[in-house]
Amino acid sequence: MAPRIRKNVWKLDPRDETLGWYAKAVAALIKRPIEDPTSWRYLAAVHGTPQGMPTPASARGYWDQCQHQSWFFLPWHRGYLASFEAAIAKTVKDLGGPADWALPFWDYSESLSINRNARLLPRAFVERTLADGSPNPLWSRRAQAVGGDFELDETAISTAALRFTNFTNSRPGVPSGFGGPVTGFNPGGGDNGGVENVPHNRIHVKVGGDTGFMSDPSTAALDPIFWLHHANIDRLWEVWRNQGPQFRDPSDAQWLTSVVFKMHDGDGEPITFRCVDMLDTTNVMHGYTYEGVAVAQEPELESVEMAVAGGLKPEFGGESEGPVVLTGPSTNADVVLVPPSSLEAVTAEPRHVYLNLENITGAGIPGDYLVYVDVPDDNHSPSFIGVMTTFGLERASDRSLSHGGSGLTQVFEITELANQLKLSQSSVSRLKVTFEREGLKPADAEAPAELADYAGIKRNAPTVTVGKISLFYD
Ligand SMILES: [Cu+2]
Repeated sequence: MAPRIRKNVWKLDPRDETLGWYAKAVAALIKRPIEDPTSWRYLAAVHGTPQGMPTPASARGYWDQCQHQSWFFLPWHRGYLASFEAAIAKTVKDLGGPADWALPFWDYSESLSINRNARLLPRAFVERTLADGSPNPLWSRRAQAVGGDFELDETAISTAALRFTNFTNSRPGVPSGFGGPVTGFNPGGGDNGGVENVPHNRIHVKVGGDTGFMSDPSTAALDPIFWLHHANIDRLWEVWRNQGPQFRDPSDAQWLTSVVFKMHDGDGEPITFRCVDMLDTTNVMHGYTYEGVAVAQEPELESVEMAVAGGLKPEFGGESEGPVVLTGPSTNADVVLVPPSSLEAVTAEPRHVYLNLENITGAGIPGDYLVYVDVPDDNHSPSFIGVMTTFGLERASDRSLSHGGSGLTQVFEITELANQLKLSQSSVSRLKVTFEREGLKPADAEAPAELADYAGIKRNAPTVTVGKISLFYD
């Protein structure tokens, strides 16, 4: 069979039945018992399980597997989407639908001059009921947004991550590239890759709001829009690889073959895959391509600069005086800079300057923070340097999970701004960092009737502490 074609959800022909069949299949999967690997609940649990939900012995090694803050983020979610797509497609076929059903994608980043609706939730997901008055299986517990408008601004839909020429990075203190940092099997914690941070994390909390499913990895995949969001992230990986020969996936065996992921096919039979199996979308399970994107050729893979003890570390340039607890709408903290004269490897104009937010820990769903940098008393207003995203914060702060507990890390390259502020030359001794809480829309209290058992999920009160703010040069 020819590879399936994943299409832009906003460009589906009005007579197209992709979403109609999706709704019917979602309704069917929701009715299946959680022990069935092709059920809605089981498939969501593969990503994460809510607090207090016990994992049956048969599901160990299959549930709570989502890979975040890791170079496995993109390949793991690619296999996960294919496994889900297979379960939906099999159901669509069994219900009398087409044999080639494919998951559509939601391209919220598309230029508004091409699609003025791009940033709105597609209409089929917005209404609680269908025309005949029955519940809409594609409706879910989300932020309350009139007409599907979650107010996705530039900072939420930016595809600036496509500019990273490296997929990964193993050096502490510097950004980890397009796909994420070198890690072992990683259920959360550490630095997000570029595309995981924005738009991925941003869309999750914008759509989920303060208590909706999408705001937390442990419930996110219960929302039918999750899969269209991730199809778009998966598509962006193909777009990234198509930009030129320097945009390459890692060649290391540690990434390609050393970790084996376990899921199920459309019949509920166990399957395994490794990253090397995820490099050609036409060979991922049943095979698929994205409308409007050429299938990425894989000319050569790129070997990763592995961290050599001491050798590749950037030069330390200063840090905050202690942990910074973020309370209220805005919090300031000072970074005490190392005097330029005592910086060993840095010339008058360093090539790169990085601001690090380390050991970001907390609980609940605090939402994202806009981060600004300023030099005290320079009569300039603070400059926006990026968004500190908090999707998965509680999971990353959970000491009971493997690798968990030390929280999230966020790295911003601020070279241009540092040069403007003359950080490495003048007698500037402090930087002021400001965190502005973005705030979250309140979510609907109700969950779909068929998922009422998830409506009462306990969410902890939101807290966020940035363990340390530090500055590095190279
Ligand atoms: Cu996600």
